[in-house]
Amino acid sequence: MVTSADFETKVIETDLLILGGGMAACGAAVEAAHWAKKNGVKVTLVDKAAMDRSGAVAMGLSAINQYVGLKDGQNTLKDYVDYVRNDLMGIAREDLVADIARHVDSTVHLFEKWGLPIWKDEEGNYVHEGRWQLMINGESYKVIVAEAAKNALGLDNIYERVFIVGPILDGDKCAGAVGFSVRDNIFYVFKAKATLVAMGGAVHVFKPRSTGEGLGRAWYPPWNSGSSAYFALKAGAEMTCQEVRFIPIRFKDGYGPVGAWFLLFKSRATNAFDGEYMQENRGELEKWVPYGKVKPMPANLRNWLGMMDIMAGKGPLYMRTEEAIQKIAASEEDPKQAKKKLKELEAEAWEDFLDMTISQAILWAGTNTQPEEKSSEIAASEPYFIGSHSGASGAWVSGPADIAPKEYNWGYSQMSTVPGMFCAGDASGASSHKFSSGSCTEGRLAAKSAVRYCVENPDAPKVDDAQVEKLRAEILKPLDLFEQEKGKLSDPDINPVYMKPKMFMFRLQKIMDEYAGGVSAQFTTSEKLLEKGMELMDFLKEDSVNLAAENLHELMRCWENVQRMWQAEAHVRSVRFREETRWPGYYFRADVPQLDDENWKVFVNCKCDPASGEWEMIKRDVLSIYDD
Ligand code: SFD
Ligand code: AMP
Repeated sequence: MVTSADFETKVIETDLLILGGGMAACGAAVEAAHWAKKNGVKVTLVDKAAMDRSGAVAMGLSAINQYVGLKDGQNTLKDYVDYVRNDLMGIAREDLVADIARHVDSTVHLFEKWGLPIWKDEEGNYVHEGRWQLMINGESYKVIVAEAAKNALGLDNIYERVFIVGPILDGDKCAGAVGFSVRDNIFYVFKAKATLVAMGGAVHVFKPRSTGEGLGRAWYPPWNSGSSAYFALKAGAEMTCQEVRFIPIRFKDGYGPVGAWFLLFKSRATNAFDGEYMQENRGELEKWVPYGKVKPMPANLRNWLGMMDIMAGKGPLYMRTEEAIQKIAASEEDPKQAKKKLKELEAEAWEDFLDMTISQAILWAGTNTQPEEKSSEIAASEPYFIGSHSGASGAWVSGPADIAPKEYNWGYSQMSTVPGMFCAGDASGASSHKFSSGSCTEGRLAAKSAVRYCVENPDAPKVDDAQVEKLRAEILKPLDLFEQEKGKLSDPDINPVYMKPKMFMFRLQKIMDEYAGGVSAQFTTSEKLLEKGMELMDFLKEDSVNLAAENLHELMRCWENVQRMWQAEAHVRSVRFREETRWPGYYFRADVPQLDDENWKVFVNCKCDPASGEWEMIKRDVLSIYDD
């Protein structure tokens, strides 16, 4: 039994507070440590888990998806900016994308210096998976990057297994964060001059495909629950691209990645009748011009062409692994070499999954799948919020002074519209395709800027004790509610007064799935559906104050789900506001089924007033940093 009375309150005062311990936060830690030493700034990092294996890179990765090769003249900055803008159907903050792209190669070189094995060819050059992607032996990727971050900051400045719930404010400024330990009965108050939000994106907002015995299995890591979006919204920050969810096509049920198959192995993806949907459905692309004609085809359109076949009854879809492997092996003229190549390819195929999605390898083993003999099913997964991949949701942040249009720059780069609050990785929006390396780079950029903010704004924040007490009572309430009411029925999981977090999550997921275009609705929604979904979400919000927790773990689950609900609301409001369909394959607005560049080639931004709770929807211009 644990109640709020058992909790000690610990106040930590620091200058720069880094929230999260993932790719962006680790990059931030390394960079901040450097500038902090020069400027006498104290840096503190808080992660809900153990940094060694926290966040999206927990299991490792098999590729570094952003490497520009600027110095070698492989690509120009503009090449990358064009790629990202096109992939996002014309909607991207070019200044942010370019800022990350001009620094990302140096981050990759740091990874290598820290010990990450990057594949090399016989001449010693990096082995590319595709134009921007490098192959790695990445099982220990996160451990290596976390080690560098820990060495830079020192363990005394790192709090692991502390779950951050929300911000504390000093007027309109961010003054730090509150949260609790998930191991000990401690309520934490972190007071800071600058706060860098890097707590990833969100999963399990929508009902996942994996239910019942597979519940919890998803592509995106289950422990990223929308903490960044909640934190930023609660601080009153303007958010962007909240409608731009990401739906990856993945090996079905195990969520194995497809990148290596498409780009490295040059595999075909076909429907059940051997039809190559990306070729056969090409005519559809005319409807989505100019973006339907760009190369490579935007990720959402690749999804869409596959979905068309599913809706036409031509499913399942397959990755033709057997064909791709046999074709590469057969390109060796010498039969002995061909046999050797086949073995090599088999090993690479398994390693691709063992490096980053172990469950897919287990599923292959469990279904007697030999990739060199048998195709594997692929499918669109449920929607996720991951601004660092091919989605774009996150906070609206200031761009770099030297290249950002003046409308996009308000002093400190990577600072949100809330003074003192910086964002990076999945937490910052409209700068997609940063992936692991770009997120780490953006963390570095944000940390440098935030240290400068601390130096130029040296006054300690003023934090009202009443605000902290109110937050403490609110955050710990689920424990007290459980203790008071648990005896009402014989089963403590079911109660007329309270709701357990798992039930709450199911309710949220059902609303999102059925009304906001989840898997069951074939990713389709409309104004009327969204309106009804919002009505149901309002009831859910009302009930959220009656969440109950039996222990610390459930207390975390309660707040994770409240955070998901806020992410969900921002999404529904934004999908509703944008009266067009821009990203078929991510979601389809059946009532406005076309692209409308004339009215909607804009960013959809939103914010929620921390005092009144009123939401505001905002259109912002898409401005280019290039003249042509
Ligand atoms: O190919 C709290 N990504 C890939 N990137 C690549 O470069 N190569 C790949 O091979 C990639 N693949 C991939 C990728 C993602 C996923 C989920 C899979 C496969 C299965 C993308 C990158 O992983 C991604 O872009 C970055 O990791 C984003 O970095 P960041 O820092 O924004 O998020 P994070 O690393 O998940 O870290 C989040 C941290 O926040 C903590 N946290 N801490 C305190 N309080 C709270 N309330 C918190 N909530 C969360 C987390 O513990 C974590 O430390 S491929 O398939 O696409
Ligand atoms: P994924 O495994 O799907 O996350 O892909 C890894 C990387 O390859 C990302 O940068 C994707 O955008 C890219 N990618 C995946 N499939 C394709 C494809 N068919 N064409 C072009 N790029 C792709």
